[in-house]
Amino acid sequence: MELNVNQFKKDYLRRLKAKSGRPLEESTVWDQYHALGSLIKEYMTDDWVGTSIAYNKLDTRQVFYFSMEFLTGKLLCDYMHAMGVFEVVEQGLTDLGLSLETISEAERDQGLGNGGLGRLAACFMDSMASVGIPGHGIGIRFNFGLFEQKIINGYQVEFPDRWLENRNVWEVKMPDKAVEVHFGGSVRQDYIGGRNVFFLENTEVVMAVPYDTPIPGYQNGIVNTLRLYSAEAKTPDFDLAGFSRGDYNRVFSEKYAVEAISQVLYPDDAYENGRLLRLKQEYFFVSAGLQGIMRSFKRSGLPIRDFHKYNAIHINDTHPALAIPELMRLLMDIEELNWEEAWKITTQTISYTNHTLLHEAMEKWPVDVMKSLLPRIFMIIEEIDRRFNQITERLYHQVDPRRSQQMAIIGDGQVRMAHLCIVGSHSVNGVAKLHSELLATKELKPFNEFYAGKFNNKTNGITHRRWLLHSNPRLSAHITEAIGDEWIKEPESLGRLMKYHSDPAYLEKLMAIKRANKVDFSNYLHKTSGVSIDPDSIYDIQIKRLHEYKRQTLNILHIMSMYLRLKEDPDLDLIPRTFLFGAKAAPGYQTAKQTIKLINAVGDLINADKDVNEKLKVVFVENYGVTVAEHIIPSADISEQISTASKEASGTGNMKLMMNGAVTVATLDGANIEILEAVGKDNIFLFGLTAEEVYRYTENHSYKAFEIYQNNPLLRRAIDMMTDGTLNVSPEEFYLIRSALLDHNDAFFVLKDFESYANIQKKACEAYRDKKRWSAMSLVNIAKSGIFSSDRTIRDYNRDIWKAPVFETLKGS
Ligand code: 26Q
Repeated sequence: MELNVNQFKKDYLRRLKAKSGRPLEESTVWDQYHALGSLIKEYMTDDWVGTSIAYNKLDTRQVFYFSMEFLTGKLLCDYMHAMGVFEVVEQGLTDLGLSLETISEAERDQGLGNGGLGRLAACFMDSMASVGIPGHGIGIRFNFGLFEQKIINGYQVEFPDRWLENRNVWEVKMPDKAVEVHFGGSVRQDYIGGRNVFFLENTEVVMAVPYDTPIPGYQNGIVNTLRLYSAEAKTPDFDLAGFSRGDYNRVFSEKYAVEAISQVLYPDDAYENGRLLRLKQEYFFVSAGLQGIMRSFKRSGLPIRDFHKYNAIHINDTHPALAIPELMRLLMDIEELNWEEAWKITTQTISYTNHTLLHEAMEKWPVDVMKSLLPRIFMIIEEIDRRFNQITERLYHQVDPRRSQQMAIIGDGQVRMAHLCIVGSHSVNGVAKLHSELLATKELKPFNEFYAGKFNNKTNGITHRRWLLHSNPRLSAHITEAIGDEWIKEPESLGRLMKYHSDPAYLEKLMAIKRANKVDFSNYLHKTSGVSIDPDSIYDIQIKRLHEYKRQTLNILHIMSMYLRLKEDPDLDLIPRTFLFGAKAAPGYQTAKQTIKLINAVGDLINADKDVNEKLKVVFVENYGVTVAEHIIPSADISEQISTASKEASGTGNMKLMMNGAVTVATLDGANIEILEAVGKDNIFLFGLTAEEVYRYTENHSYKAFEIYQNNPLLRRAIDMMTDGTLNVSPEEFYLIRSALLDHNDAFFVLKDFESYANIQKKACEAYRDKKRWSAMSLVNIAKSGIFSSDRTIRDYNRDIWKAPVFETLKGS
């Protein structure tokens, strides 16, 4: 948009006074933030309204991305960049004696997600709008996002994330678009006019009230919508009788129970066994979202039989799987289509992404729970299952009589959500090449054989606008200076940086920028936690959820072994290294919580020990999340991507770090393999078992962790350090970690990979010594990161799956 500094200052001062009732001099930072947010939102309004009018007028196919999680982080600066007003606003605020940085700190992170899957959804929102695809997000407006983490005495302690306490400037409540969602009750069946008709009776009714947030594309006039539903009791006086009897307690406890549905995000980033409230959440937003889509489709006057031609519905993992039976219900029970018609529309509308290979993380719900909470939905699932079984039985009963049972949607008293998604959609994709291949050839092999062509790969991506342009302004300017700013819209043109591969001046400046970013981060860390780190040390970074398969344990054991070596030989020639960890553990995941304590205990020991603390430092960064990541990533030298091969579906932090010039220490897992293909083996540090080897060891039970423990003295001493009193804790403190490694035969091959990890770490250190070599490696990583932009990912999804139109701009349409 066109905006000059003077106009902005005038608008802003007026807005600040109106919103806060105070003049500039007396305003608080929060007043200043709130006024700025409301003004920026207003600047966006014409394009926002214009976009939805244009989509309706153009009768275009639209994409709806259903996700339980949207981990958006802060939005203010994102919006200003997208609208092209960042510099003007920054200047205007400076003129007024204010600081954009300070103001933007007042914004709360929108932390409505656990990790990778939720952040992916947020990156996709940005890329859909920027690429020009009519695509919207549908989810839940949780009152509390992922818990806030404090480290107290080395332990993780969880606190509620009250992100809405000072209200959310970006959202717009849409009460007229509220819909009813029904739970429980019973199904009555009638035969009317020659067909079976189903009525739900005696249900519990919940109002789903949408709150819309604008999602602007990058300087293209397009503003899509993220629609999050909040649960409300039907009316405040929904039980008038009880109310007039003075039965307030009951009335309010019912209201409380209903509104619990959108209170809090479940903090597990792997499937945790069947909580009823979680299932309610899943049905709640899916039903509301579909009713909303149905309502606007019907308003368009187009025939219901064409529903799938105008609507593409994508489900982010199995969490929104009930979209399949719910769409069937709406098409049959409300729109009066027959099963075959409804099934064709449903399967052609829905597509599904799988994000995991861990068998135990596949979502399942007990039949009796599903049946009593959602009786009509369960009937439909049963019928989908019955029809599917009929086909697979006919096909396989002679060759492999068990196969039909294996593939069933309902089995062992449970509904298998992944099977429902595969059967009820037209596309099933994994999130990196290796992951998609393992899905098709191992985990979901029978389905891939049955549905040739349904399975495909869509390698994840990240929005390079947030993760490079906004969070690393120095590097962005350095890139633009060399190759122009086309990369902002066409990230693969970052490849042009390759011509600076051996340009000493360019590379030197690159290293100077890294150094400046390291100073920035050390200042940020000092300000937020009081910890000092040395910008001249290597920043070695592992930031991601805490999980055994991600192997933070491998990293910390290696650090412990370095400590032991240094204690023996203080003159060991090591480049000073700062190991940074950021990770939240699921509150009930005890092994993960012990790992946090272990990292902190090792940090306490090392950081206080004068013999080693010139060369080693270990820091656990509290409350890792989107905003913290934006501070850390530009400063990273080494990116730790060390999951057990075959376990990490893709990873996306690996892409963010690479894009900011970090060099990866990696196993051949997830998207690391594609990073290797992009940068070549000289620009990445590979180690460890391959996926195939991991499968083989697991199948033939030939791995003996204890033997490695016995035969590798250094590793053995590192493991024993957990219990021998070196750390200032009781010997039982880390028993779950120790016993997972030694008593349960190390399911994630930490011991097996230890030696090759230690070797590659040495090589990384040697490479870093050679400044020229290192800066060239860093440059290659940046230059080759364009394919990991979510713009590329979204274009792939749209080309192969959604097939929506792509708009350059909507200005003037
Ligand atoms: C399900 C049911 C009940 C409770 C919790 C859950 C649940 C919640 C979140 C299950 C899984 C998740 C999140 C999974 C996730 O983030 N997976 C990651 O997705 C990324 C994006 O594709 C990948 O890059 C990562 O490899 C994958 O681990």
